[in-house]
Amino acid sequence: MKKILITGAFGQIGSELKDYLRSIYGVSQVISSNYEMMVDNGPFELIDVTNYHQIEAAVIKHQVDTIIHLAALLSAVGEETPTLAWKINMDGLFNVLEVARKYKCQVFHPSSIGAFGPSTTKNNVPQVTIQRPTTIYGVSKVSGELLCDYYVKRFNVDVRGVRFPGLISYQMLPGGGTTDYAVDIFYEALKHQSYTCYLSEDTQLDMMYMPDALKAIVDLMEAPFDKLHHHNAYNVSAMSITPKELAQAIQEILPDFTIRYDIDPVRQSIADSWPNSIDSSDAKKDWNFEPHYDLQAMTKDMLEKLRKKGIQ
Ligand code: AKB
Repeated sequence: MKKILITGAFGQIGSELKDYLRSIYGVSQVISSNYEMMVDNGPFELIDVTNYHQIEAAVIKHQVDTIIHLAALLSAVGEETPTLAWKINMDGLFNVLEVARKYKCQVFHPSSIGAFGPSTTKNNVPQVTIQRPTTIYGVSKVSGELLCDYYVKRFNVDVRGVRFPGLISYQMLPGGGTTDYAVDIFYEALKHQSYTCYLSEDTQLDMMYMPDALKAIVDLMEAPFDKLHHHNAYNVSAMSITPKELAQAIQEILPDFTIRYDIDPVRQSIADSWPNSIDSSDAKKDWNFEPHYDLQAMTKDMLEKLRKKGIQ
């Protein structure tokens, strides 16, 4: 990666990834972009990913050779606006891949545990398996995985990606996902010593702490092409946890913290359609994926970092 364009650079992943990449490759080498004007500490372009010409203009202007395509609608908000979710998630990806084909860029595109559905096995889901998701987000993620594979095979575009689990981070709140509770809970624990969770106490889902997710993106993008057996959509996870287990980990540090449950049927049914846990062994074999944060280490770090940010 030399000259990197990030779409959706001000979302939960992008906000941290742009600074992480700038610390590795240099500030001027990483161009952030967003559909609305933003103030940034490096080069910035106004890009609506549904507009091919805006992506192409930025790639030409900055001589971009890598596109990290993060602009997307997440699972819960996708169910509120399926047409918009399809347009942003699919038209956006198609435009990015077309620009990448024309200008020979490497591409990173995240898929998700949302690309699995109720007919996928529940535990330790293998890399290659049944994928029949029941959300528009999941349908767009599976279609995206296939489209990326098509561009690798048909046009030799170097497209890479992972299936991210729920991501937990302290810098930026996630927006509109089913796994958002795992971030919200920390803010409420510090501010009010209690949290009302919209998923049931035993809803088991994969999660990962943001520093591990950022490192995974760079490690995958820097891996030798011929070592990759899948290219895009590698399963990656660091922990498989329930709200009850996360609450218990917080209680070990904040003993007065309490959790109650008020189930949101939409997000609960999305979560119930996803696996309990996925198997990351292909990512480990092919590009040495190795997360550092387990539940306890992540919980400790989250609470420390949020306190430093003045959340209390
Ligand atoms: C969501 O909940 O929609 C995302 C995801 C798991 O892809 N965090």
